Amino acid sequence: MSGELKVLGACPLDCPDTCSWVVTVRDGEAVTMRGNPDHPYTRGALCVKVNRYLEQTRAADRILYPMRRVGPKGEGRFERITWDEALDEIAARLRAIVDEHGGEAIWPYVGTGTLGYLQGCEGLAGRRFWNALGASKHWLNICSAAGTAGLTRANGTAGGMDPEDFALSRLILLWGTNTLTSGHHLWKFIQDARADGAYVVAIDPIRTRTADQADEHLAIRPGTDAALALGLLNVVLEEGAQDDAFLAEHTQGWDGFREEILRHPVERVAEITGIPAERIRALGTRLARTRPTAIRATMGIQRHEGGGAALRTIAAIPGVTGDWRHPGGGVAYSTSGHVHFTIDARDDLLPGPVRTRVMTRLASELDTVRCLWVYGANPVGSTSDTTRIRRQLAREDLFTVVMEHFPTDTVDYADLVLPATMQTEHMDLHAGYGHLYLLWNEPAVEPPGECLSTTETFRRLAAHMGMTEPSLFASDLELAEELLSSGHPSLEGITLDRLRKEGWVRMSYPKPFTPFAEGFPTPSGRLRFPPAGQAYVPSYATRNAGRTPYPLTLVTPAPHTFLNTTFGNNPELRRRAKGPVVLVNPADAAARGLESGRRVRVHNDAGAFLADVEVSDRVAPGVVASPKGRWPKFSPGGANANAVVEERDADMGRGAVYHDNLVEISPCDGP
Ligand SMILES: Nc1nc2c(c(=O)[nH]1)N[C@H]1C(S)=C(S)[C@@H](COP(=O)(O)OP(=O)(O)OC[C@H]3O[C@@H](n4cnc5c(=O)[nH]c(N)nc54)[C@H](O)[C@@H]3O)O[C@H]1N2
Ligand SMILES: Nc1nc2c(c(=O)[nH]1)N[C@H]1C(S)=C(S)[C@@H](COP(=O)(O)OP(=O)(O)OC[C@H]3O[C@@H](n4cnc5c(=O)[nH]c(N)nc54)[C@H](O)[C@@H]3O)O[C@H]1N2
Ligand code: SF4
Ligand SMILES: [Mo]
Repeated sequence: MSGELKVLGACPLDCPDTCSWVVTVRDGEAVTMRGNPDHPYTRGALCVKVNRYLEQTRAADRILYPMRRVGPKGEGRFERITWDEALDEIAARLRAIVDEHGGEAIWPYVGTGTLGYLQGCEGLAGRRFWNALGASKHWLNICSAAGTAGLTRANGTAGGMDPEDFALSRLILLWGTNTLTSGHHLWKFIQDARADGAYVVAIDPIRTRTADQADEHLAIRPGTDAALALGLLNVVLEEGAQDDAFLAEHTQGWDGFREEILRHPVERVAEITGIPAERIRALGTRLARTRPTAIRATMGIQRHEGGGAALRTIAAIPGVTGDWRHPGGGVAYSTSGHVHFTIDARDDLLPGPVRTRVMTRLASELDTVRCLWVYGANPVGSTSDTTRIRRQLAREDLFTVVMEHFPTDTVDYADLVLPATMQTEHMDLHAGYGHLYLLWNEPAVEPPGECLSTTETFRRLAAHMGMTEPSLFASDLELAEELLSSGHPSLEGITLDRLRKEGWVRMSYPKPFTPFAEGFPTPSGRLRFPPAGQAYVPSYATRNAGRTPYPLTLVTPAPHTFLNTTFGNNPELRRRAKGPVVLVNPADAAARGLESGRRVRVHNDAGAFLADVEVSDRVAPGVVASPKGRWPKFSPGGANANAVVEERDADMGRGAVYHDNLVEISPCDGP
C-alpha cells in the first residue's frame, strides 16, 4: 500500500453504540482513527477509550507471536514458538482429550472482547470447529441474559425501541443505565428531546455522571426496580391513565397483573425501594400524564437475582400506558432482537448431544473440563469468583489455550498463547445493540507480527487436524454473505457489496419505529403481563439483609475509562482511572472510622479485594460501589471486585449477579 486512503470500520467493543470509524492509512500505517461524521448515531465522535485504539494496536505489551508457557501456571512466563509448533501441540492435545474424556471435556470459552459476527461472540467465531470436535457448548450469560429472558417473556423479544426515537420522547426514564459512561451517543438524542421540553429521570442506586445531568435522580435500593414499576403503575391506575383499548387488544393477563399493581400502593413501594413516597407519587403522576414516555433500561439493572423479573415488569409499563402506540414511547434495552442474520453454527456436525457450560459458572464447571479455550474473554478479570477460578486454572491436568492481544491475568495461566488480530487488522460484520445499523469493518492495515484472526486461526487448526468438512474452511467473505442471506425483510436491499462500499447501512425498519404498535411477537400476538406473585423477585442482598456478617450491598458498574477489562493495561487510561476506589456513604464510613483515601479490604466469604475509600453521598447508606474492569495484576493485592462476586444465578436466563453481593469493608494496612 502506498499513498493515503480512508478505510471505514466499526468499533468491535461490547458497547451498545457500535460506532462507525474512519481510519486514515498512510503508506500502510494507520495514522488516525476518527468517529465517522456521516453516521447518524456515531455523529463524528468515538469515546475516551477508543480514542486510544490505534495506540493500543501498537502498544509495547501487544502479543505478536505464538507462545508456550515455561514457568508455573499463573506466573506468565513464556517462550516464543512457531505457529506450526503451536498447532501441532494443540492438535495432539485436543485429540488425546477427546479420545480419553470425550469432546465435552473441551470448553470453548468465548467472551465479549469483540461483538463481531465473524470474529466474535455474536456470530460464528470457531463454533463450527467446536461442533465438529463435539466440544461443550458455551452459554454466554455474563452480560445480558436475565434481562433478555425477562423481556422475551413479556414481549416475545428483547428488542424494543430504536434509541434514536428518544428524540421524540417527552418523559425519559434512564433506569439502571449510565448513559454518559456506557453508551454516550444516546445522549445527543436525549438532548434533542430536552430541547423540546422532555423531562429526564435517572433511577440508579448511584448518583452517576448521568444522574448528575438528569432533571431528577431517584436513588433506588438495588434490586427493587420491579417494585418501583408496580408503584408507578399504581399511580397510573389511580389517575385512570391506563390505555384500556391497548390493554384489551394487545395484552394478556391484565386482570391478575392489575391486582398485583393494586397490592403495591406507593407507601409500600417506598418501604421496599427506599425512595420517598411523594417522589414515587410525583413520578407516577408524570408517567400517567406524559405520552410518549421512553424507558432506557440497559444491563446494569438486571445484574441481580431478580433481574429477569425487573425487566419483565418494567416492560409492562408501556403495555399499560399504551406507549408502544406512539413514536418515542416504549422500552429500549437492546436492539439485538431486531437483527436477523442467518447464524448457522452447524449443530449437525456434532457427534451427539453435548452439555452446555455456563460462562459465569467457570469456577465450578471447570471441575470436569480438560481443555479451556479462551478467546475474546478475560475470565480472571471479568468472571465471578475469581479466587476459585485461579485455583482451577492452576491445575496441571487442564490444557489452557488463550487467543489474545495482551498479556492479561488469564493469559498468565495459559499453556499456549495465540496472537490475535485487532479490529484494524481483520474484517468483520457488525450490528449495534443500541441502534439499527449494520456496519462493515474493512481491515485497514496488515496484522503485526504473526497475529491471526479468529476465523483464520480455526481454519488453520481444522486443516492441521485433518478435518475435511468444507464449511470449516469458508472464507470471511463467504461467511459474511451467508450471514446476510436470511431473506428477512429487515435486510432487504442490503448486500455485502453495498455494505463494503458504504461502510454502514440502516436495516430496513421504518423511522420512527413503533415495533409493537400492532402487536407483539409472542404466540398470542399479545404482551404477556407477569403472573401473580412473579412481578417482583427480591434480590439476594434484599433477601439476606441482616442475615450474614456482610451488611453492605456492593455494586460494580461500568468504569468510564475501560471497557470491561479491555484498555485496563493502557497507561494513560489507567492514570486517569486512578487507583481502585470504593464509594462509601458518610454514615457507613463514620460507623467504621473510615476517611477518604483510606485503603480498605472489601470482603466476604468468596474473597477480598483492596480499594481506597471515597466517602460520598453519591451512594446511599448500605450501598458501596467499585467499578469493574481493573486488571488484577495492576491492582493492590492482585485482585479486583470479582473476588467478592459469588457464583450465583439471576432468576432468569442464568444471568449474572454482579451488582448483588453482600460485603463488609475493613481498614487495611497492607500493600
Ligand atoms: N465506559 C464503559 N462503557 C461500557 C462498559 C464499560 O465497562 N465501560 N461496559 C459495556 C457493557 S459490557 C455493557 S453490558 C454495558 C452496560 O451498561 P450499563 O447497563 O450502564 O451497566 P452498568 O454500569 O453495569 O450499570 C448501569 C447502572 O445501573 C446501576 N444499577 C446497579 N444495580 C441497579 C439496580 O438494582 N437498579 C437500578 N435502577 N440501577 C442499578 C448502576 O449503579 C449503574 O450506574 O455498557 C457497555 N459500555
Ligand atoms: N464485577 C463485574 N464484573 C463484570 C461486569 C460487572 O458489571 N461487574 N460486567 C460483565 C459484563 S457486562 C461483561 S460483557 C463481561 C465481559 O467479560 P469478557 O467477555 O471476559 O470481556 P473482557 O474482560 O473485556 O475481555 C475481553 C478480552 O478479549 C480480548 N479481545 C478483544 N478482541 C479480540 C479478538 O478479536 N480476538 C481475540 N482473540 N481476543 C480479543 C481483549 O483483549 C480482552 O482481553 O464482564 C462482566 N464482568
Ligand atoms: S466503545 Fe462504544 S462509544 Fe466507544 S467507540 Fe466503541 S462503540 Fe463507540
Ligand atoms: Mo456486557
